[in-house]
Amino acid sequence: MAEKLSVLTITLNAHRTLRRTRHSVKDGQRVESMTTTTDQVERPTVERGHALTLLAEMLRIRRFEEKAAELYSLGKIRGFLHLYIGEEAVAVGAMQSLTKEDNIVATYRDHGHALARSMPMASLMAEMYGKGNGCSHGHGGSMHFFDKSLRFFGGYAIVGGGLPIAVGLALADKLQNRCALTACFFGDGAVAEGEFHESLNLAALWNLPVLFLCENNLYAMGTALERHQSQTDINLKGPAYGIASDVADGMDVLAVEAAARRAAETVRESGNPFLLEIRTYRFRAHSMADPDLYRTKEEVEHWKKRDPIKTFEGHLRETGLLDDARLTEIEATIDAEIKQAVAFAEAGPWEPVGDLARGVYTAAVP
Ligand SMILES: Cc1ncc(C[n+]2csc(CCOP(=O)(O)OP(=O)(O)O)c2C)c(N)n1
Ligand SMILES: [Mg+2]
Repeated sequence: MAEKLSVLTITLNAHRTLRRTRHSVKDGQRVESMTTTTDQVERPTVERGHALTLLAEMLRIRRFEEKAAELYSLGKIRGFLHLYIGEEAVAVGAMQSLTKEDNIVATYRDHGHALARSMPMASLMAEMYGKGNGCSHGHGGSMHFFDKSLRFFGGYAIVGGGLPIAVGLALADKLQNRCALTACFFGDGAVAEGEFHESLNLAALWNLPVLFLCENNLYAMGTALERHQSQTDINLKGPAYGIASDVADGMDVLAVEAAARRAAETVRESGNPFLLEIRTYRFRAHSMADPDLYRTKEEVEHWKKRDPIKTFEGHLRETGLLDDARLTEIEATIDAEIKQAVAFAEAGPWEPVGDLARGVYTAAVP
């Protein structure tokens, strides 16, 4: 997947309407620094190798998810399965702003984050199969990916459950003088949970370096955002707690990367939390068990026109950074990786029954 460095750079322009509101807190005062409505967004300049890496990473997630859906239908993967299709630009873009030292906390829709954090695909596939060679020894399945060595601290099935854990990780770092931030992904549905408010409050009160990343895909299962939030501009909830905030277009990987880099830099410089709302859309149902009856086909089709992979691919072609041969090469690499991951999962051992309670209780308190 590594791409040769190239000095070629491009600036991609896109036409769209996006309200952008930036909030910061200065001398204890809430400052609204920018509120614009624009129909022309200038994408940041991007170097060719980096652009192709972003595209390949998004495609890797898309193809992995398509395979997971197929394997679920075949009964190879059981339990819950929440696909990230349509939201790939969020995990891939945001992950660019993080270092190896940073902590990551995700939700049950965690495949994209795990792949973008370089967790081996084979260990994820085996986990979804419930095999002992999975990243969580087959105990967790799709919703509970975990890799301590990459500081990927879950995968949580409880809506909003990851937020206080992220605050705890950041508090531990602060107490140990570790120079890192904690990135916490969560959905718009989590904003309705008390844990969201408790976590933002404590992170601000204790000056903790948490990058709160809200993946606003407009739905919490079948509940539309406007049916559970009196204030649907989620970024506005940051300043209420004294937290700086911003909003990014989650269908544009470069926009997500740029906003996440700005936000992460603010956290690193200030040591304080930041709330970044990333507006996105899931193309598939909430989970494999959801008949998807709460939104119209027209709405889904409308969003698919802004498919983050197709639009980015189109722009790269237009600017001469991508051709058929390169795309075929990327697809072939991903295809081979998926085949190898499935073989690894198929060959994996089942966890012995005697080990089922392993990891439930700790033997010694550190
Ligand atoms: C505390 C809690 N309440 C309810 C549920 C059931 N539930 C699972 S996913 C979900 C919707 C969450 O939506 P959102 O946070 O927007 O994330 P998305 O699925 O859109 O990525 C709900 C209500 C749960 N898992 N945990
Ligand atoms: Mg949602």
